[in-house]
Amino acid sequence: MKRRHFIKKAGITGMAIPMIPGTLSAATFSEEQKSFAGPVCIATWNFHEASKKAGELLKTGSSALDAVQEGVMVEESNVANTTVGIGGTPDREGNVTLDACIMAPDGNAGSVAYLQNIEHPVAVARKVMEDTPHVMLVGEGALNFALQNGFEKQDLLNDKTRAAYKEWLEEKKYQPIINIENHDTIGMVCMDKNGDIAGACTTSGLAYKMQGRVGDSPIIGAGLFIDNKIGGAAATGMGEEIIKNVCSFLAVELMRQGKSPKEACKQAVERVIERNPGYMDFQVAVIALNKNGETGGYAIHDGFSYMVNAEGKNENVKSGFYKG
Ligand code: SD4
Repeated sequence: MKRRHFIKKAGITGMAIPMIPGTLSAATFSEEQKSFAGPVCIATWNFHEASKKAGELLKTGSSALDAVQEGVMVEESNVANTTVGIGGTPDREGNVTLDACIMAPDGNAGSVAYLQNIEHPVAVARKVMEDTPHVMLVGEGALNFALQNGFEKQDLLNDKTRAAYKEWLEEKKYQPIINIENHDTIGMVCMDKNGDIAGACTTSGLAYKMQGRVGDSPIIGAGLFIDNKIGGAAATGMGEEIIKNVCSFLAVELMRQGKSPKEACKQAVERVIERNPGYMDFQVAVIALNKNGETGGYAIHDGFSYMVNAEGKNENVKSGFYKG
C-alpha cells in the first residue's frame, strides 16, 4: 500500500494519530496501518549491525523496547567502538565512565550515569526503569544496583584504549574535535509492529572528559525523548550543548506541532546554533522518527549519517547539515 493511500485509508493527516484521551500506552494502529507503518528503526551514525539486530527483532515481533535495548547493546559490546561500552575511551583519570538511558512507549524511563565497570549500562537503565521507583541512578549507587542485579564487574579498558590514554597523558590536552575523536555514541529509536515507539542511548561520553562529567546521553529530553503519540528523537555530539537546548525533547515537540522529522531535527539543531555563536567548534546532530514511520536527521556540520532499518532494508543515510 502506498503511503498516501495508507494515510487516507487510516483517516489521518500528518501526525494527527487518533488517541484515546488520557492513555499513555498508545498502540493505536489498525491492522492495515500496522502492515504499512512499522516496524522502523533509526540509529545515530553508521552502526549497521546495531540497526540490523533491532530490525530483525522487530520483524519477528519483538517490542520496540526490547529492540532498542538489544540494538544498542551490540555497540556496547563492540570493542572497536571507542565511544560506547567496553572499549570506551576513559576520562582524564583513566576511568571508563558510562552514561545510558532507555524510554518506553508508556512514557516510563530509566537512566544511569557515571557508571563504571559494567559492559551494558543500557540494561542497567532498563532495570532502574522497571524495578525501582526512580528514573536515574549514578556512580557508585548505579554500580551497586547493577551488581545486586547480577551484572558482572569487568575492566572496560583494553590494550588499545590504555595505550591511547597513555599517549594522551603526555600532553593532557582537552580539546574536543568535531566529528572525529570518537564521536560514536549510539542513540536509537524504534517503532514496532503495534506502532509503539521506544528509544535508548548509550555512550562513554567525551574522550578524556573531566572526572565526574555527565553528558546528554542519560538525560531524558536531552540525549533521548519519546512520546508515543508523536514519535521519538535522539541526539549525539557535544553533550553540553544538547543538554542546554534539550534537543531531543525539542525535536519531538516540533513534530507535535506538525513538523516532519527532518524539519524538526533541523530546527532543533538551528536552536543550538542560534544560542551559541561558537557552533563552528562543536558538532550536534539529532535524528527523529514520527508515528507515521517517517524519519529524518540533521547536524551542524557535514560528516554525520544515521541508520534507517525499514521495509527489509538496512541503510546508512547521509544527514543534512548547516555548515560544511
Ligand atoms: C556526550 N553526546 O557525552 C555524547 C558524546 C557523543 O558521539 O555523542 N559522542 O556528550
